[in-house]
Parts: sequence; C-alpha cells; structure tokens
Amino acid sequence: MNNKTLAILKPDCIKKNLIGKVTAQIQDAGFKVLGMKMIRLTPDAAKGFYEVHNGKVFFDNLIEYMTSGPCVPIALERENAVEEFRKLIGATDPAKAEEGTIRKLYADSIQENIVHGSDSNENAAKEISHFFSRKELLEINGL
Ligand code: IDP
Ligand code: MG
Repeated sequence: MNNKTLAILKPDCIKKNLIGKVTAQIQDAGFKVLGMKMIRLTPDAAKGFYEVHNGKVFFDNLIEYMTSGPCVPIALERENAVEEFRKLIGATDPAKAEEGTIRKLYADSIQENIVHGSDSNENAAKEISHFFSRKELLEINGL
C-alpha cells in the first residue's frame, strides 16, 4: 500500500477555524478524502498514537496539546501519498518549513503545527486503522 496516508487536523487548526482552508489545500493537491471525522483524543489514545515519542522531553506537552480540543483525522488517497503529503505539510518546525506548505502558512510553533502526516506506508496503515475500520471505509465509499 503506497496510496494512502493519515492526516490529523490538530487542535490548533480547529481553534483557528482553519478546517476548510487546510482541507481545501489538501484536496487541491490531488488527495481524495476517504474518511473524515471530528473526535476528541483521550490522554490514553494520544499516548498510544504517539508512543514512539514516549520519554522525549516534549512528550507530556504533546499529549496535553493533542487532548486540548477536538481533532479531525482524515484518511487520504493519492499516488505516493505518504511522501507527497509530507511535502505538502512541510517540516515539523514551521520556521524550517518551505514557503507555501501548510505548516509554514499556518503553524505557530514546532509543537502547535496544525497537522499530522504519517511517515511511512506501514505507519499510514496502522494510523488509519486507529480512527477508521476497514469495514467503515469500504461502506462509506460505497464498496
Ligand atoms: P512530525 O509530526 O513532523 O512527524 P514528529 O517528530 O513525529 O514530527 O513529532 C510529532 C509531533 O510532536 C510534532 O508534529 C509536534 O507536534 C511535536 N514535536 C516534535 N518535536 C517537538 C519539539 O522539539 N518540541 C515540541 N514539540 C515537538
Ligand atoms: Mg511523525
């Protein structure tokens, strides 16, 4: 599978009323939305999602931020989805992100950086299944 990735519009994106603008930029870049919902991460769910960062200095703040308000996970489809989506969002630190990327345009800090994108095909599959069951994705897309 190299045609799917998971985006999450993070709490700062929702607080800044940017759901529409960011989703439009994603769709304009050729991504098809397969699934989209608004959820609130519990601390345990956020810790599970970011388990790879457990123990890092920013971990506790990251969990606090990701549970501070609603998030919008979006399952996306496009050729070479993971890599193309990472290009579209830009570097983790918006100060280092390229002009025109979503993080450069809208993010305030390395923590509050508007959007998540999967970093490998393997993680994309795992992360999509965190928020959308296979059955649900098939059903909502009419298959
Ligand atoms: P990514 O989102 O670009 O893949 P990761 O290194 O996987 O970046 O980090 C996950 C998230 O943790 C980032 O998007 C950001 O919200 C937060 N984060 C990463 N590095 C730092 C840091 O050095 N300080 C504060 N927050 C960080
Ligand atoms: Mg990452």
